[in-house]
Amino acid sequence: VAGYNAWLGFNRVESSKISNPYVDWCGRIVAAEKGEIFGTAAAELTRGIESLFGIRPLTSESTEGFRCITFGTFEGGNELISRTFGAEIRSTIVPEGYAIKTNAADGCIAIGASTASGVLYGVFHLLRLLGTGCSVDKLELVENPNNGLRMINQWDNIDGSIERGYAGESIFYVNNEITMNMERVRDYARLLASIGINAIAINNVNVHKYETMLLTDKFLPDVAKLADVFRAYGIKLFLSINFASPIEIGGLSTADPLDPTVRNWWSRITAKIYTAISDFGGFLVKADSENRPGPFTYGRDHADGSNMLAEALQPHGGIVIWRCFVYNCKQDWRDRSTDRARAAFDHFKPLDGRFHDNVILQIKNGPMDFQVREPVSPLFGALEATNQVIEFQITQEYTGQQRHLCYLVPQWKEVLDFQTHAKGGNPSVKRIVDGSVYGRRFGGFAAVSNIGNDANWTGHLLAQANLYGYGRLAWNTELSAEAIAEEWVRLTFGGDDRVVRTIKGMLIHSWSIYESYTAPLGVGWMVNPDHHYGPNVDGYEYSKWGTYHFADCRGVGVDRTVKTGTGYAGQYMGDNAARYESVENCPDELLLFFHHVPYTHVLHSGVTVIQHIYDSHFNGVERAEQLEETWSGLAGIVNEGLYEQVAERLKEQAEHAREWCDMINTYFYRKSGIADQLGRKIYS
Ligand code: BDP
Repeated sequence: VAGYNAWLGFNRVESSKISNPYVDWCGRIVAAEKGEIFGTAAAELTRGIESLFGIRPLTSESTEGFRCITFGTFEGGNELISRTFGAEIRSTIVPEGYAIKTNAADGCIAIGASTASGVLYGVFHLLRLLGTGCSVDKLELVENPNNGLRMINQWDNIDGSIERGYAGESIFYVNNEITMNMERVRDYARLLASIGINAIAINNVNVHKYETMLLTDKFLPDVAKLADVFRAYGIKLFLSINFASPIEIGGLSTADPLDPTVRNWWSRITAKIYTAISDFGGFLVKADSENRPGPFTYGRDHADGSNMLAEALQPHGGIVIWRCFVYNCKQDWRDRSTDRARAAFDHFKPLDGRFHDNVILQIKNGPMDFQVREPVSPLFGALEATNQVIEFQITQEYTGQQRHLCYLVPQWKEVLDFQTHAKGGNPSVKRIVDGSVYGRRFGGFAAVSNIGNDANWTGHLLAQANLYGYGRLAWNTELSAEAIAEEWVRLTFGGDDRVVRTIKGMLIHSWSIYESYTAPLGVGWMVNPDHHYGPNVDGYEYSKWGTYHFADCRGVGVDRTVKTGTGYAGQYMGDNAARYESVENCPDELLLFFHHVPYTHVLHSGVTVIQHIYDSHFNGVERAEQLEETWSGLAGIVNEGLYEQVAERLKEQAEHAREWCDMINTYFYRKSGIADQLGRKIYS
């Protein structure tokens, strides 16, 4: 099926375009080390070469002969590797890193690493080079990942549904059982390893009664089978757990983290998991949030809760990943201290330094919840003595649900490049989360996956670029959104210049297009409650979720200043706090996140807020229509099966963008009574 192989399809290179040396190198693979991941590396290299060039490489252990690709660890006894990589290069490579070098004297392209995983990543790198048509005659490169933890979170439920999933059902669970279809899981593991992912939590963070059973004998043997599949690709398996498990499945009357019987229970169950899965990664926890149980029930805090689990995991080398998405979803906004945006910081900043060193806090990129535009979470930089990872949402819950095109890498780049003003200097978020600024033991990325059992994995074919881009960025935060897009397009659609230029352009502009016809200027949340698809101007305005825009006849936006508002702006450090506090200096795109202003307020762009709303919405519809048109220019040029899938979604997007525009513009016209200066039609 078109799209199933995603970026690992490796389209056949026309023979006229293959230079002889290219194929020469690929005729023979030399590898001697034994072990599962080495086997994976050899199989992937063979498979890639076959589909690119139509030749099946010989594999041998002998280093005799000329022209081959060879891979191995530095200490693994492969002479070609020993000869190619001297001590100086070796010393620069971290455990998951690798070096690739074309060694002309010995007639080989060598991939060397200090671990089997490093070798596998190197093999995928070489395939990427071959697949994007790069010359391999003079390779000399060293790659180390920026982030230690590069994790995927599945929000899959055992009944086969996926929370916020837009690409079919779960590939992990069918009919309340773990799937028997390990082929599909393996193909997912391939995709993930090829972009450097090294950890996966295989169940939803909302762990309900049935999911709690994953820790029991009923499911553990099958969980172990999934762990086997991922292990062959260098990926560690984690489970999301229910904090009240001791009650739900342990028969205890409490889950109090300071109660010795509870602590014992966790130690025992954890030991059992390690008997089944010796390299189990650890637990991912959503506690005291959106009706999930947690330590607050017992008057304990989140350090008490996470440290208890950390102690159970510690003897086995496991870690606890504890989410900071903690807020009270049952209180209307009554006073400034209950601003939902403040919650993560208010809960976790005071606990800095109290977490065990195998606890990692997982912090959403913004303070609310994966809106199309949010400021960066002020926790980044504020936590100095705590391990942390940043959480992104690849699945497009608030960004078009994979019906709309929204390439998210540019958004993530902005977050990562944000200057925190922490530590008296100006470290960017990416240097905080990789652990380097505060010298943390653990750091990295986590993200909610966007895949399901749809034939092309992600529903919208072009949404594959988000999964691809997430992994590439987690590995190397310096890559640009453009470079990642280009790689992905070349690997997926082939190297035709026009195709590459066109699709890359569509991807790069898509976030801004989506933003322009949805909720304006950072205010967020004008979506239908529950499923969150499509416009609903007041859908959340009078509910208890803490997500308001406060539009009335005079103005719109949330006053989060220290002086007159909720004080949220004061959670930032140095210049950031000052910039957001000031209505003059606050960046336009976040104005309504931080300030309540009259509709006639003039933006830095020179237009009023109300006119900006009209302009950006009309303009957004046009640009969405253009996407459809641009794509139609590729008819007959890109693979037909791929073409059709995208054409259908872009059509829906253009129609739906119009609906957004009508609703938002009408709403603000009625509230403000101010007409569009250009007299365009607003359905009032
Ligand atoms: C929100 C989702 C909800 C998740 C929650 C979370 O709407 O389904 O459970 O985040 O991250 O975005 O826990």
